[in-house]
Amino acid sequence: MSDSASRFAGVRAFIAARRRFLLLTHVGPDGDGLFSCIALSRYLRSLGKEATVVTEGPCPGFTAAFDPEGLVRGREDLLAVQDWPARFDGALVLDTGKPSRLGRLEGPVISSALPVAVIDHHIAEPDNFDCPSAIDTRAAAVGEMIADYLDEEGCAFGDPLVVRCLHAAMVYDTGQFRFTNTTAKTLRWAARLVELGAAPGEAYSIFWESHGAGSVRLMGALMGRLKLECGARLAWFTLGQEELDRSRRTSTSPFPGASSRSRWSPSSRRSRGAGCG
Ligand SMILES: [Mn+2]
Repeated sequence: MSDSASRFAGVRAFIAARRRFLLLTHVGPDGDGLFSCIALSRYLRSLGKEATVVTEGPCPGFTAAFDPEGLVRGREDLLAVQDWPARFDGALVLDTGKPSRLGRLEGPVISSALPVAVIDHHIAEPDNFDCPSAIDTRAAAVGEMIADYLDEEGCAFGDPLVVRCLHAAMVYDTGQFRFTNTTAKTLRWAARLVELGAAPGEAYSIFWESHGAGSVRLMGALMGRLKLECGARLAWFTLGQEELDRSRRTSTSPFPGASSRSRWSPSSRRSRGAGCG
């Protein structure tokens, strides 16, 4: 406890001292960063605090399946930078520690002078934010760190969305627990989250089995023109922006936009735990 408690000590004090949070993740937001933000937001709200997740660009289509409330907002929604110091008490940056990885949000964050805290599992570098930081390169995902943090805080994980998001974040960054970053601890968290109600196949299905016809046809076209060189040790193809845009326009994906809802439905769900917070 003392080792892991010290890992979050700075972030814990940062959160305790503030009420209104802006949650940010890196450019090209992924399943770990986004769903860690959503899980932490729901937890902060359960404490009576305010939490707003903002991304600098479009989110992946799968976001909607884990964001029924529309917690994740686009940068354009909150572009009135001069309002940020009035609207927020601090920014929590997840899944990166670098200002430059915030893309077009870097400028607004810096100019707002909002206090920042970082929760990340990438190696800290000299150009990281100089701020309270919980950085654990042993964690398979930031979702695993958020699970640890909430656990230390006494969260009962009774919010089904928190449970689903944390499980999805770990599934995303471990490729459904196949990548070398997967540890026994990650698997223990996966088991616990399934006991708490996460469906083992939900996130995998949404991330990697829910591509629309346009995406499948594009993949077929790309594989059809695959070139092999260097004794078949090098495989390559080209893809133009226009072709990519066309495939997106003709996609019949169940997640064509952030407002759509998941078609994935679990065949059975386990009972939920007690309330969070
Ligand atoms: Mn990550």
